[in-house]
Amino acid sequence: SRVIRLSDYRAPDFLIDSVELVFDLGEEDTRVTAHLAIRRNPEALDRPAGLRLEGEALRLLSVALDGESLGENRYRVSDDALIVDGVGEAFTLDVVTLIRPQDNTELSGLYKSGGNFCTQCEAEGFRRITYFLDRPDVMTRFTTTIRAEAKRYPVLLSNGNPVAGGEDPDGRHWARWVDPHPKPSYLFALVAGDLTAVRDEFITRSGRTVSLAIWVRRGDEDKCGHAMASLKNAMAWDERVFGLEYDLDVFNIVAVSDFNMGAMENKGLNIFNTKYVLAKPETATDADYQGIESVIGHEYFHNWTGDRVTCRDWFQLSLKEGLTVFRDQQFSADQGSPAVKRISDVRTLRARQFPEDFGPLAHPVRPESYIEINNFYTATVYEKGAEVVRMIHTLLGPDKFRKGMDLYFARHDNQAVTIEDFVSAMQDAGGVDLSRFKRWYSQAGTPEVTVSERYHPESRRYEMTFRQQTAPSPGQPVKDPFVLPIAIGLLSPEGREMPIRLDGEEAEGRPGTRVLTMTGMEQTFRFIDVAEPPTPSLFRGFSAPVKVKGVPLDRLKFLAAHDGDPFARWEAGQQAATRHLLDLVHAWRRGEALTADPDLLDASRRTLAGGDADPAFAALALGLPAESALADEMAVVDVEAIHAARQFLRGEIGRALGTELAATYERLTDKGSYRPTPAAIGARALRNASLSYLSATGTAEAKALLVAQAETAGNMTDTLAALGLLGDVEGPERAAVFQDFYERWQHDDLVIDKWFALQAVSSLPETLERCRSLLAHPAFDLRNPNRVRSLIGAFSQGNQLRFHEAGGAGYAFLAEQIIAIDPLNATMAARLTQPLGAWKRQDAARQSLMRLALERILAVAGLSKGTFEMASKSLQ
Ligand code: HT7
Ligand code: ZN
Repeated sequence: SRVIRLSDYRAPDFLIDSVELVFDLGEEDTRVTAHLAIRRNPEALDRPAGLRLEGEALRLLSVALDGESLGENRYRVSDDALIVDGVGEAFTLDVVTLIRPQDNTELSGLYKSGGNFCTQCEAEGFRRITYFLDRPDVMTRFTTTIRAEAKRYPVLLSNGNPVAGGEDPDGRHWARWVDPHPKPSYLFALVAGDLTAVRDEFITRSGRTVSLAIWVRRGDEDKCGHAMASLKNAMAWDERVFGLEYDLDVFNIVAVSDFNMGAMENKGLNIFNTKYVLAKPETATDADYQGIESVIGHEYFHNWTGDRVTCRDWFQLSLKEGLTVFRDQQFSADQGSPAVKRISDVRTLRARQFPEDFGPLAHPVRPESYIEINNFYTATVYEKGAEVVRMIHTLLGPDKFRKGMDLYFARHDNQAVTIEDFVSAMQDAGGVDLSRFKRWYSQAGTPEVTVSERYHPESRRYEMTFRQQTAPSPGQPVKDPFVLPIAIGLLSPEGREMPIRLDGEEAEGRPGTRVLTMTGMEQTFRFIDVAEPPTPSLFRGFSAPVKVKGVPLDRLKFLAAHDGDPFARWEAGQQAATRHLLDLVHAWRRGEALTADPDLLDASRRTLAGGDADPAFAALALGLPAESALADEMAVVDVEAIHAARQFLRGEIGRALGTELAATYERLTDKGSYRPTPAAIGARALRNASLSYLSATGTAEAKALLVAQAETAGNMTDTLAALGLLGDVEGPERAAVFQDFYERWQHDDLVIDKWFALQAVSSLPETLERCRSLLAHPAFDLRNPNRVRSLIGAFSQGNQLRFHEAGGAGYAFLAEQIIAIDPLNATMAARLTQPLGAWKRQDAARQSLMRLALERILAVAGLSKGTFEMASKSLQ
């Protein structure tokens, strides 16, 4: 397989100024006619190359140059290209191809979902529609005409604005769309189908009316309200916070149930996985509502950060993704509680990105090489990329960051640019030197930070020395220091914020958070006028994506009780709980009796008692670190010990706080109708956290409570919370409740996804066997990514106890499924491979079983390049 390298980037030999596409959609063949206006790139005139257009899985019917049909001796066709020699400086090319969307199981290019036609062109899907310069630095004006049978496909959509349409005499009809904005081919989209629209409008701040439509299957209209409200909020937010207005007359969103990712930001025609559009209280959880808000926001925000200013090449993916994740995180934070949102984002980062940095697939936010670009839609590019943008925001402050964004758009509107260009705009607008900061884009790895300190009572001075260290990652044995913004507070022994004044500063110190900038491997900060020995609160708000090591336990407990920064308070509590759980893990391994830390029980009691002030925060503070988070802290993982220790502590908390938990559960019973407001979501979270601890006691009463909630709850959040807990409980109730649930919801795909996932994450010993039998369930379909994620993905990524079962049956199961999916949908198969790469911290027996599973995948003849890349790199 060919390796693509950033260092090999060359500007394109040709540019395509405009393209007129005509689609004749058919049940057998679909004919695509492309009329391209091409000219040599003035930047590449020294290269007298022939024209090479990318194409894949296409049947070429004809080629014409400047209107003259070309004989077969004038061009060459290979598996991946059409090459035309002897072209001039500027010319037109007419290319006619045939494709078969109905057979396209890769879900890349033009394909069918639920009987409708739709597209997915990022990253390299457009070449599966027609021959093209399918690279993001070729920006073209698109005109698209769609022709299809009127009855089957009454709705015909593409990018931009609709300009014409009509009926054909043969029962077919057509529509023409013009997108006035030049764009790369990856942003092209087309939809043809029998869909119905939920409509609204948005008036921009300059007074233009934008028609909004969300297109769904008939019957789903009542599930679009939250998506529409989120869209309008996102449009208003981008105007308010970044001064960015929408730039077309229409904004269409289409929901499809076969989709490889969450959604796609095609210009003016976003295509979404139904999971991120459809919601009503009976079928969607609070997490679903929040996911919809953030993905709707994310795709909408791409209109500027991605569509108007796009990436020069795919190594720059984080230019649009990291920045747009940062923007969607800020948006969601502004819609509810910023602290709760920050905690949940950091949890995601730690659960998904930290393992990447510590594993064989570690790569920088801007990777240097790839075999298959689809493998680089990673948590590192997205979530860590967002953290890097957030650090720039912290270093510059909100006003200068906004100026940097303004400058970025002023300089680069309608261009395909690099991460370097973005950082330069920030640097120039912010008046700061970001040259060393840029290492965050080129160096992989999570820095580990340790701190030592001294307090001098006589001089009232306090010194802190920070050290950072980053482990080697593939291809990067030695790391330069990262620039770290360290948001710090100093707490007095009573927990008050102390004034902060650095040595050499004129002004009096002020209490509260202060950002220090660390640039070296080791750096000392000297504080003056420090009246008492302080307790430092470090990396407030998670100001840099690092691991802080070695904070003493008593200090963590103090911070968990007193820190004024909610993120840092939560973090300290989690760190303290992690330490305790790891002690329990070791005690369990030694066969000793386990005892719960009374301080932790007291802290939980206090959190519960004060829970009404901020129930969402209380629910997070009460939660114990996930099994996977505990595994990340162990040199050699012991999944059984982790599970046993965590279950033990859950049970102890449930028993010790039984009365308070039961009272909280009762008090927070939702009496009104369901609303997805932050307050109501917080109350449900705390109530279900209480239920979780009560259920951990294993009493008959607790079980009855679970069954009752599972069967009678009026919304999916509560139903699923109970069902999830019941999924871990032995006994006949479990099967009956799951069966009832299936019967009730069998016609709702998104709910049935949840039903699969809950069974896949069960800690019960028969889970793997059940997953195997669920593969044969009539509702399961290996071709549908949501189903694959909910069964195979949930088992391998959300159930470490059963996936890592001794003997390797979990690994064998995953390898078999990857091998079965690879010929159907290589992107999905490659993504599923990831958990097998996490073998380094397993014991020797599991290591060799995981490697065996990877080798089994690699032995398959005709394996896709994407799965090859993932499996072969995972073995290193
Ligand atoms: N920019 C979108 C990426 C995407 C994608 C990539 C590969 C294969 C399928 C895909 N569907 C969507 C999503 C986003 O970040 O907004
Ligand atoms: Zn994105």
